[in-house]
Amino acid sequence: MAYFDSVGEIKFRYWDPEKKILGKKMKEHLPFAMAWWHNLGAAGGDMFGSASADKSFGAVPGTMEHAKAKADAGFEFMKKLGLEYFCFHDLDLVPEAETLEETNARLDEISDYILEKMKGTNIKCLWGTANLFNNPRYMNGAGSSCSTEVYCFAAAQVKKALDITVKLGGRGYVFWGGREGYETLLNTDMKLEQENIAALMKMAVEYGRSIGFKGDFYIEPKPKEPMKHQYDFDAATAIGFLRRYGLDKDFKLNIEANHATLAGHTFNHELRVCADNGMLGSIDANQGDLLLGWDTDEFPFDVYETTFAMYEVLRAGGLTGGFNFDAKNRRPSNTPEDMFQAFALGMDSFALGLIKAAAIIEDGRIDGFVKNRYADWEKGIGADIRAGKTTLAQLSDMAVRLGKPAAPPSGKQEYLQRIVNEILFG
Ligand code: XUL
Ligand code: CO
Repeated sequence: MAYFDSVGEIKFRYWDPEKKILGKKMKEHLPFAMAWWHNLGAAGGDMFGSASADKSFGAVPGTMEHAKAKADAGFEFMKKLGLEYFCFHDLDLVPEAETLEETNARLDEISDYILEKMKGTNIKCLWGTANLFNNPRYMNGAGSSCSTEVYCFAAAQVKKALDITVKLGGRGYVFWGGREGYETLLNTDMKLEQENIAALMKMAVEYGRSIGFKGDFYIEPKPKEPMKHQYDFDAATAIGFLRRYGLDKDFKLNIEANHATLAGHTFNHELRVCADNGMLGSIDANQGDLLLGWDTDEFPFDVYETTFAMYEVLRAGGLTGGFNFDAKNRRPSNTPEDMFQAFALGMDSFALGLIKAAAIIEDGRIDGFVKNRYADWEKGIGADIRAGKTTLAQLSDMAVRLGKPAAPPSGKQEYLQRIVNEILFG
């Protein structure tokens, strides 16, 4: 059965998968993925109203028939758009059953079904993850729970989600710390909770490697929502955590644009922090609304943002993961056609961002300006400081000898912004 016959051909303006940019195909720069949860699951419900879109795909929600209908619709959708990847949580694929055994049996069944659908296509799994935030058992957290029994359930879900990710050939495995945080320090042992999260991740790495998972584990930082304070606040915090617990060899980061802005950072700042630390893994490609303080998960539209993001990605030499549209249609955009318009918007916005970022690099004025700005550090005292050859006393003597430093050069921000506009708009 075809679900999207009513939707006409989708024409892209900038996305041209085979087109070469800086010597690499666009589709290699931009491995786009469909998020199972939003695209096949989210139907527009919010805390003030029920679903506005029909995502039943001809079956009764909560059944395995529906799980399979979602897979059918998902593959039809990806083929129609030329998407080559998908991402999933365990419980996006099947409805949770009364017992763990039954949920796991359902996951075996649906992963067989999906594997069959993948055959003969170029559709692959970008990453998998476990939903450790929806069930009320996780109200105090999963890896950070005060209950050892809940912790075991979290471990069981991670184990099974890893099994399914490996079975589907996933490139990565994500930990987004849904409820790994706290509401009040009055009831929280923050140190113990973080040590336990790290222990769960360590066991996940050991298990994953034992079943042949060769990809990267990812932490997806987010500062708040659903918890008031989440431990993986931002990229710098998550990297510090990974290093502290010896997880940095197996983990990289999955940076979500909307999470970056919730943390009070720009998207490109978070990407730069990862790249500078050799930990840029994957991207959840969406955008927030700067007037709203929550995670709106909009499809990317802001071409300044996609350009600056792609500038970081190109400078870093690309991602080991891909670009997952962790994004949903606005509630009133509730038709199947809207689902395609949303992805076309996101894909074109990133394709244009890629073209413009490559143009900024080829233009060379901005990179040249930055290089020149720090030229002092390549010679004389600058080179000595960089090489660790100086003492504080030597530098103090030098300052005394100089009397006063040369006038510091202009930062030329407005000049640089004019270059960006010139490249973006001609
Ligand atoms: C929530 C979020 C998640 C993760 C996967 O804000 O981004 O969907 O991407 O658990
Ligand atoms: Co996300």
